[in-house]
Amino acid sequence: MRYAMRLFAAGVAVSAGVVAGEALAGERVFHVLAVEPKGTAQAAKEPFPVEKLPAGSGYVLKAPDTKGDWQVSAYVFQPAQIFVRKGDGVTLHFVGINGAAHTITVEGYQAQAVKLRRGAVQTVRFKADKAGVFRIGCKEHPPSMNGELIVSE
Ligand SMILES: [Cu+2]
Repeated sequence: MRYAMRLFAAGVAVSAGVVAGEALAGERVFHVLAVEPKGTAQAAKEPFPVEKLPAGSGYVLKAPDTKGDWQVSAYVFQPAQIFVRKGDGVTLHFVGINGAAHTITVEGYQAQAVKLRRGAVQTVRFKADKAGVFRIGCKEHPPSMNGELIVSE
C-alpha cells in the first residue's frame, strides 16, 4: 500500500510537470463553439422589456406568445477570448451549434472568411507572428458574436 501511494504521488508530480511545462508551449488548439444562450420568462412574472436591445441580429427578443412566454437570446462564441503567445501555432476549430450559418473572420490572421454551418466544424490554422488584440467576428450576428484573439509578446 505504501509503495502504491508513492507511485501515485510520483505520477501526479509528472503529470503536473507536463501540464505546466513545454508540452503545451508552441502549439495551441481551441474548440470555439457558435452558441446561442437563451432566457425565457412569463410576462405575468417578468414584464416584457420596453427598452430596445442594441441593433443587429446578434440579439433576438421574441414577444410574448399566446401563453405569455417571452424569450431573449444572443449569438456568441464560447470561449470568446483566445490567449496565445507570439510564435505559437494556433488551431481554432469553430463548431456550429446554434444558428444556420456564420461567416467568421479572424482579423489580421486569416485571408478568407470561413462559412460555418450548424453541425459542422471549420478549422483555421496560423502562426501567431504579431502581437496585439485581433477581432474574431461573425458577419451575420453583430454586435454580440465577437471574440478576441490576444497575442502577447
Ligand atoms: Cu454568427
